[in-house]
Amino acid sequence: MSNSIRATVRAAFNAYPLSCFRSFEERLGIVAFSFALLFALCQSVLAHEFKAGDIEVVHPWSRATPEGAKVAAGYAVIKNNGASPDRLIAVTGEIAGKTEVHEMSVDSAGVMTMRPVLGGLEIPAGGEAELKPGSFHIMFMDLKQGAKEGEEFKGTLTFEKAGTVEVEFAVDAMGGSTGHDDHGG
Ligand SMILES: [Cu+2]
Repeated sequence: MSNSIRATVRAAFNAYPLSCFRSFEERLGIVAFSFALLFALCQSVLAHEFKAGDIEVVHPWSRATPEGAKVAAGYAVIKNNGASPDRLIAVTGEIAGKTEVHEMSVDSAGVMTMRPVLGGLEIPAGGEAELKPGSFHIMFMDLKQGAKEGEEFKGTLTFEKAGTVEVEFAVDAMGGSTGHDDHGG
């Protein structure tokens, strides 16, 4: 390689790749920052959580109710960080006169039915129980007021061992739930 070619290559290497790297790093930084911001927003708006002892209630939510509705459902993921199982034995919601924990199932005729979970819902040690549409859920009954989209209402979840956790149910759009179901948080 002649000296002039070598000099040209070195000059190009010195000038070009370095600036290229710098802008790439800058771009990466901006992308990372955007993701962090998005994550932070997402965490604060959607994935609110409440704790008592070893129990964590992650993102309790409900759906907006149609005018005059007498019932509403509530959902959440309940985590048990302890070494022994616990049980969800009672729930309250400020919009409801009466609240139960229900289990939804399909009978032999293919009819969907729901019934109260007797003796409380078990939250396995080091595990979780998911209250979600089509499965276990909280049933708010004798509604004193409807659940309005974008608002929150207070409630409590009482566990056999961890005691009572005060929570706020975030109200989603009527019939809409996606975006929460797969949120995981
Ligand atoms: Cu129900």
